Amino acid sequence: VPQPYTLASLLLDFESKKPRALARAISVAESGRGGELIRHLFGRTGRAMTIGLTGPPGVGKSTLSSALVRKARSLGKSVGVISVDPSSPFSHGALLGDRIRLTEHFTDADVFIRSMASRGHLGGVAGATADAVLLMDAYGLDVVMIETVGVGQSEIEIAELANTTVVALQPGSGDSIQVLKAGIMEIADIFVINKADHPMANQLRREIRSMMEMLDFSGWVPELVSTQALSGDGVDELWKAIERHAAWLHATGAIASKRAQAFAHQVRQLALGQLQRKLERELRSGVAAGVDPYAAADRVLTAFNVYSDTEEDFGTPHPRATVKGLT
Ligand SMILES: Nc1nc2c(ncn2[C@@H]2O[C@H](COP(=O)(O)OP(=O)(O)OP(=O)(O)O)[C@@H](O)[C@H]2O)c(=O)[nH]1
Ligand SMILES: [Mg+2]
Repeated sequence: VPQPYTLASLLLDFESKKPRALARAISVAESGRGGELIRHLFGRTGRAMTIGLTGPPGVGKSTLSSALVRKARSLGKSVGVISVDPSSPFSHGALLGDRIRLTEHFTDADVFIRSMASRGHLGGVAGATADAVLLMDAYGLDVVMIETVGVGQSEIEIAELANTTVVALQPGSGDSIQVLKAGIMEIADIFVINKADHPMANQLRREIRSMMEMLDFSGWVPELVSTQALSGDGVDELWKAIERHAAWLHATGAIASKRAQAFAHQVRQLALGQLQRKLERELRSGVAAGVDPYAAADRVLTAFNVYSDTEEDFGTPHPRATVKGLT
């Protein structure tokens, strides 16, 4: 049960870098009451190196996180790890696994580990996660890692909150086909083939390589790294690849559009959350009763002070990679 606090005292504790203040701030954000905090702290964000780590269940994300934390700590960097399981908000199985995988870092004051659940936040677990990243960044953690399970849409969104997105793949699981299907090619800055000790690891590596040869990338070409997260093999290479990507973002100025993209994403989540609540209220109020669905939608929109506009052209998104020989 959270103790009573005032915004001012929480901010004071946050500024004097009391880890409990960070924990409390994230809890406040998670419950959907983080607006004031973020308003005060947003100006201090943008310094952390943010890394999104996604991939199918059991691929070794938490083991990799733990290994990357070790690496970052060896370089003297403070680290935050956020574990998200958007696919099963009510089961904490995966989060429990993360806890076990990350135990060695629990007593390290410069490592802050947090699991996210979707509670009262307008933007759901993605919204709460976005707030947690901002808070860890504002708190002054050097590195913020976000681990999300799966390869579905919401996971992709969460991974994209970070400046560098690492996609972990599982040998012998048909992951290379999943990569194409789920549009992962579009979001991966770095592919990690974990469990490189697996007999199918080299085949997966070849498949991903030949898949990349079929594409023309504009800008950054995803790197491919093999790791054995348990033994730590390849983790130095992975860290170097992450640093290369971060350096590339800064050198080319691409960092600005990355940040703008994450910002727009969060704004969209918040605005959509508000609209959805309003919409549900309108529907319950009976404003839409007794007419056809189009008329009802118009009435709801009129109540919002917006009007339906089906003619609007939202533009076509710019693809990051195109298939060679097409177009
Ligand atoms: N053989 C082998 N096993 C590994 C390697 N890395 C991780 N594992 C094992 O794979 C299992 C899953 O690892 P986790 O790190 O929990 O995987 P995860 O992706 O975080 O799993 P979820 O969070 O449940 O999706 C554990 O038993 C690890 O010990 C590796 O490089 N080789
Ligand atoms: Mg995990």
